[in-house]
Amino acid sequence: MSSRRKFLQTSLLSSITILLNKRGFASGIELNESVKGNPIVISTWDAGLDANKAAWKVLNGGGRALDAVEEGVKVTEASRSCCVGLNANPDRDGFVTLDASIMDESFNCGSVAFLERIKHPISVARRVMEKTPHVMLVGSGAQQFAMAEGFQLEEQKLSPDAQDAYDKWLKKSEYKPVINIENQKGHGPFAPTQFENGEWNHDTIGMVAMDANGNLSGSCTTSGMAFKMRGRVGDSPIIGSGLFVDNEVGACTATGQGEDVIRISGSHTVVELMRQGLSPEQACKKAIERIVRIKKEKAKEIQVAFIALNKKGEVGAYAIQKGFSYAIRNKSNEKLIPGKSWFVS
Ligand code: SD4
Repeated sequence: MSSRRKFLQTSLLSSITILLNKRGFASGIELNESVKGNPIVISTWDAGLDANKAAWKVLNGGGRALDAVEEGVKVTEASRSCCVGLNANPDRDGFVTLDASIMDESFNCGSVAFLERIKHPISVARRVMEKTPHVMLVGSGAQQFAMAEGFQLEEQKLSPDAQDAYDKWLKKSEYKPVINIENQKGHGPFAPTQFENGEWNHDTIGMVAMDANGNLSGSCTTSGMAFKMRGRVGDSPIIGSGLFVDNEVGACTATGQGEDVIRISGSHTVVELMRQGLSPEQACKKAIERIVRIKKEKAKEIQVAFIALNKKGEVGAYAIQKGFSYAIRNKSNEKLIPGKSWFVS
């Protein structure tokens, strides 16, 4: 094709795109000019407060949302008192296995699942996204890739808290999920893990952010259920379930019983509901309602929560059970917000 013909075709295509964008056909929710230069980050549970601090450093310095959501959840992965990274509770065979996913503003995404002995699965997920033609690597293949990328193989050893929890669990070895609501302090899968200071925390962090350019990204990282079956993978590394980002519309991440998030492609569902005009909270509530309807009387026994951020910089969340909270950080706020829930008692 002559270069002039190619030039004319390209110009015509760009004009059509500009026209469509102006008329609002090509994009979902229009970028509100006021959100530009007003970055924001939200993340799940109370550990989100510390994670948001690291993300905010990136966002406030004019950095990319993608860098912010990686830096943010790395804090939680490395935390000695939290239960997301290698200090987390093991599977029922005594091994810590980690899942993580990351997604940027251009539908680029990467994830790892069933990954052992690597401190920062979120960074391996990002390398999968950036350095391979794939979206997901699992198990020994993911570990091999991580090592080839220069990640250190850590010692295979449980943290003292995890060893203690595992020893207690082994006494009964009961395979019975316990929902991770704040007021239920069990030792089964999904049981909250005890902080050194007596606080309770959870085994997942999901984070979504918008940077000063109005671009969205998200991350999610977890040790999954405590004392899970070996090889069990939840929603967190599944793009569309534990995490989804559509830069024209919004971003969502999930926590709680992964099997039930996967069943409805949770995070993707929330983003699609926002595309139809629902606010982040309304969209999260609709997705929760769908799970509650599917689970019928069993809904009382599980916890799932979604947090979402739309292109206007609005945030929202919804959970099945009470006790869920999420952390927000922007220019004017740094706080924990109690999530509304389907069941109130
Ligand atoms: C999973 N969604 O592996 C995760 C667990 C979780 O707080 O969120 N726990 O199913």
